Amino acid sequence: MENPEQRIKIAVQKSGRLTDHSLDLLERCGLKFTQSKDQLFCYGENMPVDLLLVRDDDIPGLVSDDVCDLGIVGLNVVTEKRYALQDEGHEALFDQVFELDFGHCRLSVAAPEGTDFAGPQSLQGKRIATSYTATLGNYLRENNVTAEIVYFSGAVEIAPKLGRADFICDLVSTGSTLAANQLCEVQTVTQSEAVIIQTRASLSPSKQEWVDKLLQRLDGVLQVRE
Ligand code: PRT
Ligand code: ZN
Repeated sequence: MENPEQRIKIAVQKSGRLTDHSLDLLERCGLKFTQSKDQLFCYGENMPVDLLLVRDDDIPGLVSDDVCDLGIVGLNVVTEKRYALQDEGHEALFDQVFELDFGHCRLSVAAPEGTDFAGPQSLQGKRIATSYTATLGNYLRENNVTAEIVYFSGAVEIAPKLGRADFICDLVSTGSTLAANQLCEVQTVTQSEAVIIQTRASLSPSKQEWVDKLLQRLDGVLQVRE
């Protein structure tokens, strides 16, 4: 019988903006899979590859801890995990392999319309609401700015109206969420798109062979799209 340990595990977002694109990309690589009843797992029928369907925030950790061999996730989430681990004195044990050309967005600082802003120094001494505390903390350090970071797990854009923050730092794609909340984008912190990450743990030769094969196919699919 086939050893389940020898199957490649890929962490994919369970339900969200990246899910359809991620599954579509893997199908284009020739992978055929069936979803389990609890919908947490996809079994690869024609390759020794299984998908774990999880929250996107868990993906870098699953790959770093070698629970999964590969993961498809936004660069914003990967970067946040890297900085969070770094702040704790740890190193992320995964490498970014490819950018996947979907899920494009940017992490930006925004302020209530009419707020004066003349560059990062305008954030000095201010309160900034975000879910991306480690990335923002690093950005402020790089710009020699001291500001208070207020953690919001979601609905960051309401923080200024609640009197909880002067600025927010959140993901933006079309900008319509900011506009609907009378907020104005003042500074891009970083650009993002979906990426594939790979564990740094060493794989058995047969597993490595399949990972290489899969990444090669992925590269082919991405080239065709360009
Ligand atoms: O449940 P789970 O934790 O897995 O999902 P999630 O709710 O954390 O993530 P999800 O599905 O919303 O987003 C997954 C990934 O998609 C993000 O990590 C980004 O890499 C990418 N992405 C691309 C975006 C956006 N565009 C985006 N616009 N993620 C979120 N947004 C949100 C943003 O936070 C803001 O609330 O959309 C709003 C702004 O959009 P616009 O178009 O109004 O500017
Ligand atoms: Zn999430």
